[in-house]
Amino acid sequence: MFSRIMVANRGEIALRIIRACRELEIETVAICSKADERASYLKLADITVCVGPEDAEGSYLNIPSIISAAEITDIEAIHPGYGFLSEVGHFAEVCESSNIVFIGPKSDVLKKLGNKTEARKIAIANKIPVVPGSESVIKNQQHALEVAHKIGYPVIIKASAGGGGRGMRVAHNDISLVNSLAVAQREAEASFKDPSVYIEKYIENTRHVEIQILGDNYGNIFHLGERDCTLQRRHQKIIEESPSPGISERLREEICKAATKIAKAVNYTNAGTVEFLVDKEGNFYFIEVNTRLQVEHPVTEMVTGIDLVKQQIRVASGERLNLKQKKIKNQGVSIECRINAEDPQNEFRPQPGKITAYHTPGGYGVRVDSHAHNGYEISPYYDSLISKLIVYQKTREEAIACMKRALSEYVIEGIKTTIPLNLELISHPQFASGNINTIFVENLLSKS
Ligand code: MV4
Repeated sequence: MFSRIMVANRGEIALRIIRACRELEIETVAICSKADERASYLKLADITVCVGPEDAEGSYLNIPSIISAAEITDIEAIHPGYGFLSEVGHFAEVCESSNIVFIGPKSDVLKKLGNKTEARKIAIANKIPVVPGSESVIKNQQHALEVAHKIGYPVIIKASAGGGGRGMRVAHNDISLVNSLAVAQREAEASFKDPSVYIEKYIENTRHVEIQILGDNYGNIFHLGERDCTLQRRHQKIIEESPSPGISERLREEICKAATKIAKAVNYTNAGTVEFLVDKEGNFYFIEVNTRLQVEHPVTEMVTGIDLVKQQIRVASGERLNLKQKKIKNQGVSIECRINAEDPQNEFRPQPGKITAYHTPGGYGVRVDSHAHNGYEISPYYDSLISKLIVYQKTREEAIACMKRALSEYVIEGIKTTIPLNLELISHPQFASGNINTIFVENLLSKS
């Protein structure tokens, strides 16, 4: 096992990783930017190194600065968390060549799966259902039109280097396809320095179901069941839960088997998530692999009893996974609400500023993953996630009741948050029915 690792992230996930390390008796080196220097979660790390200015480009994404801090503090491994450098193949490669263990998949796997067109090809080669679409990157306008005519409208244009819904565009006819293609390619170039896009049939009213995967360095790969992340707004997930209320036991098994097959095909190691779309008829389609620990990982931890962050650290240090697929028994129901410092009444405008009163919910079945506290100052430089409220109960009904109760106990003053929106969503009869789809949130928001 490692004796000292670096946590190359900030906020709630940095705290989540530091907490796991403390339980494993591993020393932590936290990094921070100028904006986070006084954040109190840093006090729980053994050492803190300021790696750059406020902007993420100069600090949390600054590879030379982070690697220098790693060399100076003599750490053995780096946990990248989610976002920032967590899926950057080049960063993992730099770690590997500097004799630092990157706590995540190997750099070649990150690169392979980071290219969503490649990931699609791997799925096809392994007979995993994918959405009908282009077999490769779109070469030109003519090629895009040919693909669209073959699969039929509507189609969706996605960036090869993208993921998580960034830079996606839907087209309903030739004219909008031609326009959207140019826009999507420009956006992809601007966002990912790679203009490559691919095309899929656009499937309406889907559920978004993702499978948690965990692998060690000895070829053992397990799935830890699914999370349902259908409740999103503009590709930002709001509420996640496990198990998915929208799939049968048989379908769940099939999807989990497909996810494991893809992971095995690339010799996947460490934690990962295989994403699928599920339509009303119960057809499922592979969409992409997220090669990192995800924001919503706690719901899987609650229903499996497996601490994903500790497992990530253990497998990275070379330990074997002491698990048996048959013995991973998902039990109960877990729901997570993301609480963002945003104003839902005002186009979700970010709410930087000081928290002037703070009281977290507690009690049976409640978990709060947050670095926030009274007096905490929310910085305008980073994303607005300030807390994840997670509940765990025997049934979905009880989990919903618990979440309602916990959300209504949560006091955050001084800034606006998405707590009221979460309360509205969780209290909605359509959420209780489990029968929600992509347009549920948008409809609800347009009414209020
Ligand atoms: C799609 C889709 C419809 N058709 N792909 C969402 C996450 C990102 N990884 C890909 N996403 C989607 N891909 C095809 N071919 C719709 C979505 C989607 C979505 C799906 C389920 C639930 C909520 C969603 C919100 C936005 C986009």
